[in-house]
Amino acid sequence: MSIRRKTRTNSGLFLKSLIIAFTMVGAGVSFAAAAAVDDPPSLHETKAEQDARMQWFRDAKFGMFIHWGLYSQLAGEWQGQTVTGGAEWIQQYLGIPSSQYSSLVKTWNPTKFNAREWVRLMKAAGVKYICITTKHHDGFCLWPTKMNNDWNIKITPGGKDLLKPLAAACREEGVRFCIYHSVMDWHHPDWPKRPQFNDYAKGTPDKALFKAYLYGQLKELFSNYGSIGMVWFDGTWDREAWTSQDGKELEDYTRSLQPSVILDNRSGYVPPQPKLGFGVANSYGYVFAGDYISPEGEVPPTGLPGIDWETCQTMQLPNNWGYNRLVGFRSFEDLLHQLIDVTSKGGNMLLNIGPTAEGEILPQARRCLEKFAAWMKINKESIHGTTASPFEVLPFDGRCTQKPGKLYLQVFAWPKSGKLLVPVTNKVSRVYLLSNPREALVAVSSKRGVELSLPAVPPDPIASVVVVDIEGPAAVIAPPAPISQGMPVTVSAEWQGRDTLKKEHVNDGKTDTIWAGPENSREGWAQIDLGEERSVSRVLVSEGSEFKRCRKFSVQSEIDGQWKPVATGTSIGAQKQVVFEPVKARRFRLTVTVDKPAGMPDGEPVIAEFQLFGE
Ligand code: FHN
Repeated sequence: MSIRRKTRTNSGLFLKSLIIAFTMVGAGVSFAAAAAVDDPPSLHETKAEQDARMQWFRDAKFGMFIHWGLYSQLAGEWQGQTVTGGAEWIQQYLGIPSSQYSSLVKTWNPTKFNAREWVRLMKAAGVKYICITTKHHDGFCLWPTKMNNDWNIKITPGGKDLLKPLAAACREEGVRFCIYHSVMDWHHPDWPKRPQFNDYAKGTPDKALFKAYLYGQLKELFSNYGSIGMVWFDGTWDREAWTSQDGKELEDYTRSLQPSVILDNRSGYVPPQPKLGFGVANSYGYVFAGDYISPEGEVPPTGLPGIDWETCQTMQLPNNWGYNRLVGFRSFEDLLHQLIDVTSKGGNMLLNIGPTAEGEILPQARRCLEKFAAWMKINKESIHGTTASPFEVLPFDGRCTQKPGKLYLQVFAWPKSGKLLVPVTNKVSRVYLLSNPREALVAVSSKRGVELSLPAVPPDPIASVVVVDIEGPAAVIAPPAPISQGMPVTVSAEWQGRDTLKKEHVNDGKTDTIWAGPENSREGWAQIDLGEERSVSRVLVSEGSEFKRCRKFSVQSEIDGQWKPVATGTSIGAQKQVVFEPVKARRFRLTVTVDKPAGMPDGEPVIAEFQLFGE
């Protein structure tokens, strides 16, 4: 039975929606008389008040996303058909009629769900906030909402509220309870863009009724589950279904329920002067509404100074937020490096887990969290409560975070030389490993910075943390200029007749000029001749701000007429720095391979910058 038919035939529910609608008008949230879009949401707070409200989020650095719902039972497969990405979208991807998808309510019974165990496992991993899907796009509610009587946890065999125990466990363990709430609702008959597969809904969607339903559910969530740290709104990208005005009203209403709540930037509200000039690409396309930016699986290459942001990332490849039994997991190494990278750039990481329908954390996910716990046990001080690195770039393969008077160097590739250069002019009072704080390391200052002497063996195979106690704020020595700028370039080939894509753009120092290979060449290289042998220990590569075509790249040096590998990687995007043990050579080559099937457009390799740096 659809919600709408219930509402139409069940006057009680219909009346309830009208009561809610009038209640909200009384609460100052009306549908017709709202102020013009260009009034900012009711954020009547000073900068100091906003900073105070955001502080727990800025200090937290590490949150856990949980995507859990009816789709978790399908785990990427339905009647022999499979999806490899976005398992939580399976109803949409496979066009499963609502009349069939709804049979899932009869079988969902998470008998193995233990909220306290979940929260303790996540807390030990260094997670400071947990954000669970209260309702994803399929509209199914994980709590016994009174706003419908046929599409929520109450009618499943287990019948138990899944949010209540999690909220309670979060409170008991000192972890912030946060909620994900999809505005888009494929099940509700009044969602303005009703999907084809919703074979329940009849008549014309009534947006006012939908908003009354949405607001009524938010009222329930903010009234019955204690303090809500943050709301991760989602599913507001369809401008016909959900306007900027709808987003503004949603922000205003949500803040009215708990003014301390933090909102992501996906309410649908589009400020007249977007605070970011990002092109429309994934969540970068969401102009800066709410309180923070929510890049998905991406890390802003140089951070977003002065802006709060959080990269969300799945454990399961490539982008399965809901559990998918058919695909693998990202490595702990990649996820730890991403957490450190995000933190060093001033952001948060929201790492996603998709529990099984029974309520279990998959073994691979559990092992990953246990590895995070082991690393955090020694190194959490270099993550929680830190601020972004003071360095634009580092002369070693690693990252940096800081607290007043302390630099935390997370070293990924332990230097074979046993030496680590920290480009600051500060007086250094002490240097030590977080794994062995009692033993001071030797530090020698020079005009290039402070050179640390490290033990031969790194304390951690993935990321070892060296602490440098400095006097005063970090006084950074500017990184050296590239030794390759303007030097002679040769390329595998040029796109004939396209002066805007010529090889000289490769090292002209500008990322808005590019070289591209011939049409659809899909792989190509650019080679720089330094004129004489030079020692190089770092490269900067860039596809520019508009391109993310690279699937893999390699940097080689020519030694005795042979091309030797220096560094490799996968994506490049706006900017990527690669640091390596110093290599002495005259010529260096960057080869880029594009991730496009033959014959598809955009199959040309693009290089905006390829620059080489000495020690
Ligand atoms: O469509 C959703 C998706 O299922 C998932 O919830 C992600 C999480 O960031 N958000 C949307 C895609 O951007």
